Amino acid sequence: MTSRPRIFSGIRASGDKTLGNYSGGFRQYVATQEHGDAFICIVDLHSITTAYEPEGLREATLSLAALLFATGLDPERSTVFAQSHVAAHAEAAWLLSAVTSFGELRRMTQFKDKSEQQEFISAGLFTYPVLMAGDILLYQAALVPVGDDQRQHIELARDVAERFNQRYGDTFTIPEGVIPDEGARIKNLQEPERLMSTTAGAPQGVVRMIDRPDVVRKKFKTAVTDSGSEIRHAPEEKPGISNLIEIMSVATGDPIASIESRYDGGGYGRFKDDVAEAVVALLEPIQQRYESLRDDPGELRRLLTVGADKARATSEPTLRAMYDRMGFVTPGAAGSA
Ligand code: ATP
Ligand code: LTN
Repeated sequence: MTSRPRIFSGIRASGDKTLGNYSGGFRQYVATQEHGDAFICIVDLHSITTAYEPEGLREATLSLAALLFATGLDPERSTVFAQSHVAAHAEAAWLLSAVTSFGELRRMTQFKDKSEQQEFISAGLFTYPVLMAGDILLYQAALVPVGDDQRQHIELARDVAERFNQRYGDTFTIPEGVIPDEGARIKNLQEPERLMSTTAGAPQGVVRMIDRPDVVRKKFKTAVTDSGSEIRHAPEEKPGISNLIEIMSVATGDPIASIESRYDGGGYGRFKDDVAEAVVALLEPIQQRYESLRDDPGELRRLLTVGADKARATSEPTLRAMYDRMGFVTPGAAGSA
């Protein structure tokens, strides 16, 4: 029997999730459970690194759990849990901060971008990638499905793992990012030079996974297109249309080339309407499942508790090995030698 690879990914419990998150995140998480053991972590400890409301965080955590199950994560096969339920994550971050340099963290572009949007720049926003490295390394994950914006953070996690292994002895699997060929950088429909995100950019260009069909249709109708009328995937030259083609590909599973040839000479108007319908068809069943799951917070808490128990048992041996190799005294029972 071939062994199944260990897979880990994290997703922030903040704001509403977008079509970009679906494409780089949710879609990949579900696909990976076919060939590996997936640990999908709602990274609530990461959520407190930028301004937030405590009640909003509680709400966002449960809503995100509902959305993860609604997109097809199966609690029998995948481990879905909240980061704060497994103390090893906070501990690993502190230990790994000894093998991460200030200079490495200062180069992180997400820190540069996000700190510009904050009035109060928390120390946690700066050390965020260390917590993320710990998330991955604690599970000895081989594969980490993410969108393109996380490339630099994955690279850092690999560097930290290698440094730890060299300094303290072989402890961690070196993880690899899994970034889809298409749909790893979904752009804002109004500003196709900018990533689709709820934290920056024109809200009219951000399609949320829980947007109603009429809202989705309106956002696509007003999407910015490029000069000319050709439906061709050329991100540099035609960023607006290329983005819509990628969204169509993500929503239907059709390859880009077949979308191009199907709409050859068809004009922008009809294409935009068809992309909107494909996205509505993708989201509608997810939204139905989401609503029924969200109506039962007790069940969501139960599922997260089961996930946390499994995550705790899986990460514990690696955390113990980290303490031990770094030279900490192992606590023993009182009275033992
Ligand atoms: P925020 O917008 O709240 O700062 P985020 O959306 O980048 O955060 P997450 O919700 O944790 O953060 O992201 C979940 C996954 O979605 C990550 O793997 C991330 O790389 C991916 N992702 C985020 N935006 C996009 C996008 N526009 N296109 C493709 N993938 C994306
Ligand atoms: N940093 C990621 C979220 C994240 C993550 C992780 C992703 C936290 N820990 C571990 C993959 C693996 C983000 O900002 N989207």
